[in-house]
Amino acid sequence: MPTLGEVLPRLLQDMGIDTVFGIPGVHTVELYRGLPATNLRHITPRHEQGAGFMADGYARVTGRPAACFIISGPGMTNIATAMGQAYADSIPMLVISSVLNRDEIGRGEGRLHELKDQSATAEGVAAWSHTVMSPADLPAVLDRAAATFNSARPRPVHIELPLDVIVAEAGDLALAPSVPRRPAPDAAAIAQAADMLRGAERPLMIVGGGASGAAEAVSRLVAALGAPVVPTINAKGILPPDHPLLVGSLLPQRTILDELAAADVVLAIGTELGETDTLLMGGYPQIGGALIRIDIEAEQLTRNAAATLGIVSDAGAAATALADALQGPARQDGASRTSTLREAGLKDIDPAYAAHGRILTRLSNEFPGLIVAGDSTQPVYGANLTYDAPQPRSYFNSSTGFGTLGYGLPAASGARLACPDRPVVSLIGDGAFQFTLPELATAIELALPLPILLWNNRGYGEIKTYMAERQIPQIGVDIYTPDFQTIAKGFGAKAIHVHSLDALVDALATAFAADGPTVIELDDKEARTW
Ligand SMILES: Cc1ncc(C[n+]2csc(CCOP(=O)(O)OP(=O)(O)O)c2C)c(N)n1
Repeated sequence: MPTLGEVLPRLLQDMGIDTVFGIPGVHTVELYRGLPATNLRHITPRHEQGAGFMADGYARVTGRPAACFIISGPGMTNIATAMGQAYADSIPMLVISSVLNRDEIGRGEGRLHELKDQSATAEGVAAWSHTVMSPADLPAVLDRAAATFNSARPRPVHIELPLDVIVAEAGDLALAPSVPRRPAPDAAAIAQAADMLRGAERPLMIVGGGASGAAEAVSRLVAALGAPVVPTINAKGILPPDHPLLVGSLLPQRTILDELAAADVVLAIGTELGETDTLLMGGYPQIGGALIRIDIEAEQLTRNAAATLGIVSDAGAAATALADALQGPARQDGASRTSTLREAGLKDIDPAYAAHGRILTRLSNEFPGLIVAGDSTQPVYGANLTYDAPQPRSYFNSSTGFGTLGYGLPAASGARLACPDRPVVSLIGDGAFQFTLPELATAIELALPLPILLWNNRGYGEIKTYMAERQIPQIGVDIYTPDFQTIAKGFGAKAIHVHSLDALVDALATAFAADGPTVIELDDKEARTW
C-alpha cells in the first residue's frame, strides 16, 4: 500500500498542478518518493523565500497555483515572507509542509525543525492553514484548497502533514472535486448599478488585479459605458495601451484624485482601493459621489471606502452582466475626458519617472509579449505610473501590497518557467538584488534565458531620498555595493554594463536568445535621461 507521501504528488497532478518549488529535507523526503510517477516538474530554489516568489510569479502570469514543498520550521518561516506578498496581492499558492509527529506538536521539546505553533505562523500569511491528521482527510483538504483558488479570493493555502501521517498507509485516495462555481452577481443589484451608471453625468471606472482574468468582459463593459478607466498596478494591460478610454495607472496623481472626488458615480471592480495604488502619502482618496464596488469577497466591499452599492461577484460575470444591462449608446464624452485626465495626470510627473515608462514602452515594442517582473525599486515606482502594459498579467512587482525586497529575480524565474515562449525580464535595484541573489544559481541550473535588468544607484535610494526629504540623518542607506559583473560571472551567468537605451535593447535581444540568465547593469543617473 502506498503512503500518503507517495500518493500526494498524484493528487496534486489530478488537481491540475504541474510545478512544485521545493527544497527537500529529512522531514519532506517522503513527499519525493511518488514524484517520478507523475508529470510534476520539481524546481529547486536556493532559499524557501525564492520558492514562494517563484510560485508567485508563476501564478501571476497563468492565474494558476504552483505547489511548494517546504520543511517544517525554518522552511516555513523562510517562505512566510513570500506568502505575505502573495496574500497581500491575492495570488494563489499551495504550500505543503511537514510538521512534527502528531503527538509531538506543541510540546516544546526542542525537536528538529520545531516551531512553537507552525500552523498559527502560517495562518498569518495564508487564507487558511490545515493540519492533516489522517491520510483519508487529504482529498477533502485539497478540494477545499481548489475552492479557495478557483471560486473565492485566491490566496496562499498552507497544508501541513505530520511526519507520521506522511508515512501512514494511504490506500487508493482519490480527489472528489466539488469546486463551487464563482459567485455570480445578483440581478437586481446589476439592474440598480446600470441605472446609477446610466444616470451619471461624470462616471469613472477603477479596475483592479481581481479582474486580470476578465479582460474581455471588462473591455465590453468599458465600451458599453464609455467612461474613463483607471487601472491599478496589478490591472495593467486589461485595456491595451492605445485604448481611447485608458487613463493609465495614475491614481496617486492630484488630477485623478480630484476627478475621483468630482465623479458622481465611481465603479470599482476587483480592487482593494489599497494604499499602494493610491499612494501612501496623504491618506485615502475621497470619493465624492456614489461608489459601486464589485468584488468576489463580501468583506472587501467595506474596506477603505464603503460601497454605496456592493456586488459580490466574480469580476468577469459582473462585468458581462453590467455590459448587457447598460442598454443604449455609450456616452460620447468618455474619450475626450480620458485624454484630458491622462494628459493632466502625466504632466506633473517627475522626469525620471517618465523615463522609466519610456524605457519599458520601448522594450515592450521591441519584444512583443514582454513580461516585466519587478521589485520594489525606483524604476518600478516610475513605471507603475508611466508604463501601460500591452496585455494583462504582463506587469507586476512587489511594490504593491506587502512591498517586499528580493522578489524581482525569483518571481521573474517563475514567470519564465510558466511562459517559456514569452520574453520575461526581471527589473530590480542593487539593494533588492542582494536579498535573493543566490536564485541566480537556480536560473542558471534551469538555463533560463532571463535578462535581469539591474538598476544600480548604489544604495537604498528610495529610503535615502525619503530620509533626505524629512531631514533625517541618512543612516543605513549607503550600503556597500559589490561588483555585480564579477559576481554574476562567478555564478556562471553572463553580465554586461549598458550605457544607452539602444545598447539595452541589443543586450536584451542577446539575453533572450541565451541559454542562461544575463545580468544587464545600468547606472541610475544615466538611465534617468534616456
Ligand atoms: C524586505 C524589505 N526590507 C526593507 C524594505 C524597505 N525598503 C523599501 S525600498 C528600499 C530600498 C531598495 O533599494 P534598491 O532595491 O536598491 O532600490 P532603490 O530604492 O535604490 O531604487 C528599502 C530598504 C522593504 N521594502 N522590504
